[in-house]
Amino acid sequence: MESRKRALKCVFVGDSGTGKTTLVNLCLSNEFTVNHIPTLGVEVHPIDVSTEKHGDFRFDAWDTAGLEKFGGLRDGYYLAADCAVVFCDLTRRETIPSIERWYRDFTRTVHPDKRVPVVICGSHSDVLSDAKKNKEARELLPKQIVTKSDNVIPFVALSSKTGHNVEKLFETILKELLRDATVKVKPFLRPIITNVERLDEAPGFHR
Ligand SMILES: Nc1nc2c(ncn2[C@@H]2O[C@H](COP(=O)(O)OP(=O)(O)O)[C@@H](O)[C@H]2O)c(=O)[nH]1
Ligand SMILES: [Mg+2]
Repeated sequence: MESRKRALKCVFVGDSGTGKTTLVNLCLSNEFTVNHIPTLGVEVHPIDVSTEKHGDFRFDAWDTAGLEKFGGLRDGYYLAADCAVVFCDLTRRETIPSIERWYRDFTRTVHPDKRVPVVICGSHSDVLSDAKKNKEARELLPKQIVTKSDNVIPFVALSSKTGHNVEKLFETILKELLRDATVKVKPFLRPIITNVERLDEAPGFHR
């Protein structure tokens, strides 16, 4: 018998343009979207994640849909969240100091003592492919954010363009949530094709 899927409210926060919507789209459609037109409101998208030992989860990803441009989000956005992802763009240094502000905005509503997992996500890791740029970005990052209860917030650098580390983001959240460092998420992204010239190499493509 198939075990029941556990649903988790997972709120995405971070400055505008840090890749929140692109990551949701990638997980849903396995496509990299270049033009996102922000609309006002909140969007909730289910992302199915299976683990090797702990069964299946459905991350209900709450995406701000542009509201973050106007400052903080309403309490209802954060209330009853099971986990949060704070986004920054590794190629835009101004998005990095905001991490702390978004983190505090979240914990203002969700009490830090409740140990609701938060993971920092640095998007655009593909742009940092050369070692020098990568080093610069690392130096920009806060060394760590330590909560009142002495938790160090984990950090994952990922790319919604190549899919690199996307599954690791969900694995990191689940490790925190289940308090088990051995959690393994089953790969769920199909190979991503962003280069149109290479379409003919895609499986199932026939001229
Ligand atoms: N190269 C690259 N571009 C990205 C990545 N993530 C997002 N983008 C681009 O960054 C821009 C802003 O992303 P978006 O998801 O709209 O940010 P949001 O405002 O946080 O939802 C879009 O043009 C995306 O295509 C990434 O990992 N790598
Ligand atoms: Mg967005």
